[in-house]
Amino acid sequence: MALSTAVYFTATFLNVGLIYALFSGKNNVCYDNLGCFDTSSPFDNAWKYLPQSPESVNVNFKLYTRNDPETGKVLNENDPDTVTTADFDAEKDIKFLIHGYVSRGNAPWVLNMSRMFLQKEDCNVVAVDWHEGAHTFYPQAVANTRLTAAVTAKLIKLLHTQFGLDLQSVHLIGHSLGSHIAGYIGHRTPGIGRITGLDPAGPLFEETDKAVRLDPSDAIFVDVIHSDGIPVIDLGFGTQQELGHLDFYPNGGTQQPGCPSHPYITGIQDVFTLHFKDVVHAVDCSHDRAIYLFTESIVNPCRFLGHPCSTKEKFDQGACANCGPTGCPPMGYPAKPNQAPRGRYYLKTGPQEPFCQSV
Ligand SMILES: [Ca+2]
Repeated sequence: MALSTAVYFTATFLNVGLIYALFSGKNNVCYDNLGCFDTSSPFDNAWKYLPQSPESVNVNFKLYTRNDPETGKVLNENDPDTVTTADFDAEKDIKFLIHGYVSRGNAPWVLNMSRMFLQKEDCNVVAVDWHEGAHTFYPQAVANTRLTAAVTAKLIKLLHTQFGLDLQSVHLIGHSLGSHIAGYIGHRTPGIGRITGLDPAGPLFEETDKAVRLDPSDAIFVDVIHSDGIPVIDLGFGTQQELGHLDFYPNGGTQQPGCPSHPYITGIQDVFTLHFKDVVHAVDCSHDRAIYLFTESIVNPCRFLGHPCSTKEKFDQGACANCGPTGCPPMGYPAKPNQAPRGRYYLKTGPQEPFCQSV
């Protein structure tokens, strides 16, 4: 997230979105070759916002490979020639990196994670850029995730049907709103191998129908890292709710070590007395930590072993030290399907890189 996060968020929840919701009567929209979207249940989570047009959201894709790890080549879901002239190799695995609210496809974390993947293995990495749809009021951005997913699913379909890509070799990695985009892509594209949710967005998604949010039915294997799962009223952007086959809660999944404490607001006067930059840093730091933990797990041989446990409190009390007969599954890239029973896994990390403390 960027510095402007809190501004968008505050404006959204206090006035603009509410006015729109009250006075907008339109409840569906259709776009050529992408389908129709409506705001009836369960998609009433984004108030009455519908996805903006493909031209407005302007989803773009860039392919990075070992032959072209820095500049990348543009892929167009409507133009097979862009795939032919790029370095795409259908025989290799493919990772899609999907940013979240008020971020973009060339954000430093996206480029860095791409480099780590290409350092680790010879694969295709695609950065999904929907920044024009993500820099708007929050419920509008939430609605735009559906359109972004439709466009991205179209590219995957092109790679599958015309270039022979095996859907099981597809791994979608999304941060915040990007996690739910990955869920929608998976829902549209049965058979996708893996989705990793990096602190999936909580506001307007927590406790919604599984069609609206990331859930285990969206891919063969869905793993999730929760790093900021506290209620939005306390300025948390993640979720405590389990969304995958394996859900990891580093440091309890809320306040991350090395991050400033969340500014708990007890009254409207506190909004004006808290230092703005401090608030934004405190909010973003834990929310973004899931990205850095996952990135480290790609190349660091140290394993973030998750302990099965029902609550943070029990884990902190040492009641969950036993890994059980299946062993403790590693959080992050080394996580594998059927490695451990579905559920909540807790672990501790350090406050700075390298974060891993397990062996
Ligand atoms: Ca879903």
